[in-house]
Amino acid sequence: MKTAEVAIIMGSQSDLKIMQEAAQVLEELEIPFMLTVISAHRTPDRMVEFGRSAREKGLKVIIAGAGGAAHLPGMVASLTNLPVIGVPIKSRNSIDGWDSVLSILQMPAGVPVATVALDGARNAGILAAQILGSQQDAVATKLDTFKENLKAKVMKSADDLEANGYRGAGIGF
Ligand code: RP5
Repeated sequence: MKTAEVAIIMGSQSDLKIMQEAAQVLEELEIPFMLTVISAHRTPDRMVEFGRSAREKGLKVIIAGAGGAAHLPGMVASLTNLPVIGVPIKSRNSIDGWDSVLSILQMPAGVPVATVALDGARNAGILAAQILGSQQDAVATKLDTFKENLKAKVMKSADDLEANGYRGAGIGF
């Protein structure tokens, strides 16, 4: 088994339904990752141990998701110099999701967390790949193909819509 280059961590098992989207895209891009639950509030010692040992374990990027009083991404960022991507999650203890966004986004100067959209775990996976791709040509090439496929899907939907129209009305140009 290859050494994980990306860690996907989350505050609770209940975050997995969102965070699995980061795992899926890393699988698509064939990037080795590890995935686990670490709670900043319920298992603080485990969080400290993880953050302090992340680099020596061979990890290169950390994706951390949490909801409500979402302290995990920021606290892990305080424990390592690896890039940390934060995923705010609209969880059962969120008011409306803004609480999670602001908890992760509004970091003090010196301790950045690259925060993606609410529930934006797929983009967190893609951003982690792009960070790796800045140093690894093989990953950059996979990302080129990935983005070409995105473009092809949009162009196909545009072609279909223009050919068939909206409720029969042509709207192509
Ligand atoms: C946060 O509290 C977790 O990240 C999760 O989003 C939220 C709710 O956790 P559970 O009560 O479902 O374990 O710390």
